[in-house]
Order: sequence, then C-alpha cells, then structure tokens
Amino acid sequence: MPLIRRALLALCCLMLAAPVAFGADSYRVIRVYPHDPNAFIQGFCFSHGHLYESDGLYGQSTLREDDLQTGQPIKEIHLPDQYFAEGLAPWGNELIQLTWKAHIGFVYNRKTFQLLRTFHYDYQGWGLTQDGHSLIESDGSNKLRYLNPNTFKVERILYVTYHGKPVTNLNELEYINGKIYSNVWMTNRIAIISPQTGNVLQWIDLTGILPLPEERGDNAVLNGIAWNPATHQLLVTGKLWPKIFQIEVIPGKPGK
Ligand SMILES: [Ca+2]
Repeated sequence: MPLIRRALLALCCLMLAAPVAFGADSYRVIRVYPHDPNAFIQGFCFSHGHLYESDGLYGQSTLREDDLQTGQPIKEIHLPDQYFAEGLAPWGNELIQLTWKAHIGFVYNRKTFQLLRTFHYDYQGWGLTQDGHSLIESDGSNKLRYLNPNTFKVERILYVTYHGKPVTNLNELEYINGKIYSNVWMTNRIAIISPQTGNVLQWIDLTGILPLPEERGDNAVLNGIAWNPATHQLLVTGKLWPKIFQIEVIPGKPGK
C-alpha cells in the first residue's frame, strides 16, 4: 500500500478509535508526532521549552533531548550498562534522572548533559516530577514521595487511593495545574491525583490511541506524560511506541 494511503488509513483509524474508546469523553487527540520506536521510555518532561526523555533497559539507557518534529534525539548520552534509567524531572537548569534498582539518581546540566552530582535513595526509582517546591517520586506502589530538591530527603508521603482502595503501580508522573498525573504501569490509564488528599479525581483511558498493529509486545505500554506550561501542550507516549500524541484532557466524569 502506498505510504500516503497507509498514513491516511492510520489517521482514519486514530480518529475512529478515540471516540469509541472507554473514557473517550476524557481526552481528545490534537496532533501526532513521531517517536523513536526503540526507546523504552521511562521519563518524559519539558524544561524551558525543550523536550527531554529518559529511556530504560540495562545496556540501553539514555538521557535525550528530543526533536518533536522528527522523533530523533537532538542530544543524547548513554548511561553505563549497569543502570536502568527511570523517571526524569527538571529542576531549574538541571535535569534529575532516577534509576530503577541501583538506588542512585543523577543530576545533569540541562544544556550540556554534564553530570553534576549523584544522590542515593533506599527505594526503587520509577517516576519523577516536581511541583515547584518538591520533587515527587513513585516507586511502583501507591506511595508518592515528596523529596527536598536540594537534599533529596523524603519530606512527605502521599498515599494514592480511589474510593478508599490503594492505586498501585504508579509510574511516570507529571505535575499539571495543581494535580499529579500518573501512568499506571501495564494499563492504558492515567490517574489524575489530588496532591492534597491522594484521591484519584479522574481517569483518562487511552485504550486504542495507538493503533493495534503498532503495539510491540506486552511491555510496550503507555508510559510518558510531558506538559509544557508555556504552550499548554500535553504529550503522551509509551515504551517502544513509534508515536507521541498531543492530547487535550476534557474534564468530565470522576472515573470508573
Ligand atoms: Ca513526566
């Protein structure tokens, strides 16, 4: 099939898939961008208008600045093979990257990717974001730890629940307009969480946003939320996904 027809078909499938999907009242696709299909994305964020991602797997972990138009890295460094990179968050002119089980975090100069310092933590590193005061970190449970961005000491733990039950497998995070957005590992859902109570206020179900033929196995799940506060651009993607989706969240039902 000619490339243009395949592209049109994919676009039609995308337009048809979103309205019929569960929770379709909660989001709308605005634009689709390319993403490196070999990137096992674990962290995704904007800083100063630039887009960054942290990619995992042992022997393949990277820190990248992305070119949104091409899906290719503008800048990239590879981590030593023993590190499985995880969450990524900006802090001032620095980028902070977690590792999964190595209990070490890396602090980089945002512009040069020079490693400035490291820090230690006792728990698993999954997702990372920040609210302007603290770093917020997930570890795969329903706990969100608030860390001092200078000392990396835990200052508060938020327990995330929905109708009184723990919401576990919290993964990639993004702080947007006073709420915490979290991927839930191995699902197509994003939880919108109250930082005050830990309650899930709304679910966004993105089932069907990536056409089925483009999915690449059980681990290639939705993961990655990036918000540009200057442009109000909200991007989502997944592990080994060939696409990044710009979406608009439509406030609606409290979720199911
Ligand atoms: Ca993020």
